[in-house]
Amino acid sequence: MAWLHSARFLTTASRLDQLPAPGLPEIAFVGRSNAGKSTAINTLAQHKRLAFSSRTPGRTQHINLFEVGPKDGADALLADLPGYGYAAVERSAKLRWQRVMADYLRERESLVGVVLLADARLGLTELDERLLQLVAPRLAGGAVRLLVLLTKADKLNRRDGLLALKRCEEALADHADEGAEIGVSLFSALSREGLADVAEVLHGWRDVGDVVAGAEVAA
Ligand SMILES: Nc1nc2c(ncn2[C@@H]2O[C@H](COP(=O)(O)OP(=O)(O)OP(=O)(O)O)[C@@H](O)[C@H]2O)c(=O)[nH]1
Ligand SMILES: [Mg+2]
Repeated sequence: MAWLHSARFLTTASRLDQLPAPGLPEIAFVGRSNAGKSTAINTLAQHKRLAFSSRTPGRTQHINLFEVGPKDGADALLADLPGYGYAAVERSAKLRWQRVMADYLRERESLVGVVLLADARLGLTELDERLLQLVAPRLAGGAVRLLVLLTKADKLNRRDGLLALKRCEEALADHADEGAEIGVSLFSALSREGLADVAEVLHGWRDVGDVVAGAEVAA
């Protein structure tokens, strides 16, 4: 848990060439607009306004990067990606972002894991599945891992929460069959359900990044 509390803002990018050169293992937060990405990052980092969360969907218009780890030697990056699926965003802006997201997920070398957030009441939608298709080859190859967070779990009772979890696992079965490393968890920024487990999973991904970086150096 304490590891993520060290998160601090690093930089913001509206194009991939504005991102820092790939180096530290990077964990991307993706999901439909309003799914709760920024709120989840703030909660994991125990920070009120690290990532901007708002009631106005589509507000995050850039890739925001946060550093994690010791002040004098960050050991991972968190990337808050713009949400998709918000109808009121102008078409040209939407298409541009689809391109940036697709390129990021397919090509960002330092990406070690994707946290896909989806409202627990909606589950995975077609747009989420389309996003997963973009990273599917990297998931299947084991280079990138996936954690799906069913957010706002505080809005569901126990039974419906478990049902949402089961449906989501079923929807991901094809990806799991292809060898992808996938976790699904109920999550609530409000009740803090799932918080400790998620922090632990992400901490584990940091060490996978060390292995990846080490392999690159050795090669
Ligand atoms: N009840 C409840 N509300 C939440 C939770 N997490 C987020 N919200 C609310 O959902 C809304 C959207 O949250 P954000 O974190 O801004 O969503 P986002 O995914 O970053 O949205 P974009 O930046 O537009 O892509 C806000 O009003 C939050 O307060 C939660 O765990 N429980
Ligand atoms: Mg946001």
